[in-house]
Amino acid sequence: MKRIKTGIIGTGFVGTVHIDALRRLGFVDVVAVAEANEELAQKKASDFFIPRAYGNYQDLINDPDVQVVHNCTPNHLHLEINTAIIQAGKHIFSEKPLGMNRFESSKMLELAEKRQLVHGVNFNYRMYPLVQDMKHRIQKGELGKVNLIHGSYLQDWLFYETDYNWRIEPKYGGATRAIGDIGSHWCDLAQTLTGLKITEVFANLSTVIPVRKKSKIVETFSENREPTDYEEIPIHSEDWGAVLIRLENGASGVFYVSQISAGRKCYLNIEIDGSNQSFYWNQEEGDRMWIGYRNQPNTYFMRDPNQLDPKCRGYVLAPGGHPEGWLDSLKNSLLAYYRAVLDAKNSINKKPDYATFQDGYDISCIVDAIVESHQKGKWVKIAR
Ligand code: NAI
Ligand code: 4PW
Repeated sequence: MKRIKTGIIGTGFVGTVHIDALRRLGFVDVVAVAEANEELAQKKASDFFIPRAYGNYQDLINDPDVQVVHNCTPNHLHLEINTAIIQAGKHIFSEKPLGMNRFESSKMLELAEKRQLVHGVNFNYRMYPLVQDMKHRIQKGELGKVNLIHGSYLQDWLFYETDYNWRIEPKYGGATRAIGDIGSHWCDLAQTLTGLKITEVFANLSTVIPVRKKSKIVETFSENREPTDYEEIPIHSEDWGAVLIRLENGASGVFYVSQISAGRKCYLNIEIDGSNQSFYWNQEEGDRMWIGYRNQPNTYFMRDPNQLDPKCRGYVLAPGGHPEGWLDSLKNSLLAYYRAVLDAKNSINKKPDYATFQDGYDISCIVDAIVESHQKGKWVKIAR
């Protein structure tokens, strides 16, 4: 099989997971990394045995050896860096969110489509094997008509007033935090599983911790959080958000997100109630799904490769709730994306399993509508 040479821009929390996941594919070589400065780039290249290090992302993009570029930098840099990658004619795998809002996302979608590139956005949770299996079961009609959809995504990594991250500041994270950062995953999951678009939202967002103590030393998610001195920062981005939704088939739903729920590490969960059955899945027990019946005992469907829908047999399984589980959802995203890169000529207009820039744009439209609904206190239709 032909090998593909890839470069990673931004090697913090998720950038290093991309490196690990790519190395599990077996046919991708990470040949370069770029960081905010030369020193950091050299350190990361040395730590991960990567041949080339660049202190400037444009130099990585210009590296003739690099065929695919991953953008794993903070949200505010996605438009600038993704545009540079696309203009250089390189296939692109961008971290979510695609842009800080739907206008930025729309620009990148249009550019990538015009250049006929293979473009992916890392809404990786749709690539858990059992999520893919649920999707195929729904497509086959096992659930029946989608009547209700509900769930949440709860975490506690911003639980303390001293917990801080660039995501908290709108100039780096965007107009919304908990909704944009993790609610976006729930929305992608809901649309992926049901095959239905969210058409209208009604939102209430809340900043539960109105002042946080930001260390003068530590800034990113990936660094040590025990600094010695703080400055007090007034916070305007939300810790919590609740959203009523309507789907294009007339079904109703609700989801909420929190980054301050003690004990919840990555509790992304969703239940879809259909006219035949109900399905429930949660990422902290990602290796099983619950099937609810009206007239027979409810059951659990375990992660048995032989029971999975044939279409998702190629994706790896990992024990639910295990860090590898999250890593394998990323690996499956990348597996599906790189198969498309290998067959670029025939995959440009196909609707793949992984999320493309079209999906990234669509989610941006939903997130923008949620912010507008909260600000106006009324239902808002999604402007796509
Ligand atoms: P982070 O702060 O841990 O890492 C960001 C890295 O980018 C840092 O190493 C920083 O030095 C580097 N960087 C900043 N400016 C740069 C520049 N001009 N050139 C090159 N590198 C630069 O952030 P984290 O948590 O890794 O998030 C990065 C992105 O990944 C965000 O957009 C976030 O939404 C997304 N993400 C997605 C996840 C998923 O499940 N799909 C999981 C975690 C993050
Ligand atoms: O999208 C990411 C999630 O997978 C977020 O940016 C951070 O990492 C917080 O939760 C996970």
